[in-house]
Amino acid sequence: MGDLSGKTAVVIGAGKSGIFSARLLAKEGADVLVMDERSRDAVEKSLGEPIPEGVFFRQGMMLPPDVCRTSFVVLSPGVSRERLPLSELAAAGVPVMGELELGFCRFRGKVAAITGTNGKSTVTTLVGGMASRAFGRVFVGGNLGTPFVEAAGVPFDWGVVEVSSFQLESTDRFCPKVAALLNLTEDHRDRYDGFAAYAEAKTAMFRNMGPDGVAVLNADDPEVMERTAHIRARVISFSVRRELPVGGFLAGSDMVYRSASGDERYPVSGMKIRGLQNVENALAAICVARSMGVSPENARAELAEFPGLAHRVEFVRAVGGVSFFNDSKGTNVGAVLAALEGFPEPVVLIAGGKDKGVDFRPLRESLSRKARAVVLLGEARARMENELRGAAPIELADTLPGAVRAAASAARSGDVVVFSPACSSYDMFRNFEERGEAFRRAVKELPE
Ligand code: UMA
Repeated sequence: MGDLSGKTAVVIGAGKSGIFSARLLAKEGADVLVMDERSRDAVEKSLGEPIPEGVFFRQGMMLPPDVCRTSFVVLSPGVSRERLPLSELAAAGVPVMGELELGFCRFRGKVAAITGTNGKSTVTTLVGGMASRAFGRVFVGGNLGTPFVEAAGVPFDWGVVEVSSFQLESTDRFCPKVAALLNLTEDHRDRYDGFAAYAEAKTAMFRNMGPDGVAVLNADDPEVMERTAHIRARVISFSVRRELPVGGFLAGSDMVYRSASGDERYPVSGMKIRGLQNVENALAAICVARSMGVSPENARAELAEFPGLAHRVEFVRAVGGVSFFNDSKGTNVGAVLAALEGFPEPVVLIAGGKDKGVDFRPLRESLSRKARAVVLLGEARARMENELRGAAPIELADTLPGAVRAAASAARSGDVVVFSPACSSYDMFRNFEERGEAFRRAVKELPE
């Protein structure tokens, strides 16, 4: 990208990614125009700060007629590439890059990237904690919350970055040193034509990696293994089902990391986070951290202290012998299945939200074994009801507090109630955090 003074940039989308990118570009001397379908007021209100000085703002997605003379376009992950005149821009030689690519071009350390349909925030945070014990300066962020561009120019040793398929779509040079693909199940059907397109976006992460890079892969997930068969990076895999010749696996009550120098043991009982899904997350984190050069002691110390993340199967309260868990981040079917399987007790599931067009039927088998009842809400509830009918008793609710009350009356002492929506939050809330907080409030309001 070189020196930006005197260059012009158009940034599409004025959420965190767009505004942080615009601020960086303006600081480096570029003339920056940010565009968003929302009004300036609405954008500033949700950002909680004014659009940076020296950055022009325009409402709408009608690109300026001279966009093909701009130096480059930066695209926010939430805006589909189809909204841009890609062929005209390509013909004019105007690069279109995502915020992740921009962040990578300006990052001064090495990068460990983590993606997958589920578990990526937990693994990123765990690896970030392990790495922070081992190295002086570590950036932890990306899709997790703080855009990667925020790390630009700072002398970090490592960036531990959660990356999404949306971000990876608009990368060209992005090349992590270590990259983990945790799992691949259906998600974001409202953005991708089919599973292959989604998986292709995810595996783009390995495109530029050579044999000096390490790919951490889930040996138990055939989609992951098949779709990465061609990559050039050195593979270290992990499994909760079988012993591996090299990599991370579960052996009785220990997680084992096996390399040419022998076996290291990480006791499952030494972790705060629980459940097989979290053993899988921990194995992935160990493989990534050890590939970065983090010592086993530092990895173990972090596993012993990491309390888990908010909104990921987070315990809220027990009322009348029923425990309530907030899994507002469970925005796809795979996440709900993992949440359901994590509980030995009968479950009352609260689900529904913005319809992303995915198939909900893969939930049927697990629901018929584990669910006392299902309470559905939000835009997707009618389609979910159709696809889940017969697997468990279903109730419909209009509001989240209404759904919590319905679940509380359906549950018996000893059951758990899990709010794991299988959908995104944008039909009723600003984001999954706001939705999770609304769930917590509703649970706290239940009478003893
Ligand atoms: N916008 C338009 N037109 C559109 C789409 C969006 O004008 O067609 C505007 C919106 O009005 C809004 C802005 O674009 O002002 C939003 O941009 P954005 O959706 O890219 O959101 P950011 O605030 O920049 O947040 C993004 C990620 N969001 C998405 O990928 C949808 C955040 O991940 C991420 O934390 C943040 O960058 C920092 O890296 C959220 C997410 O849901 C948590 N990610 C998906 C997931 O995890 O499944 C991929």
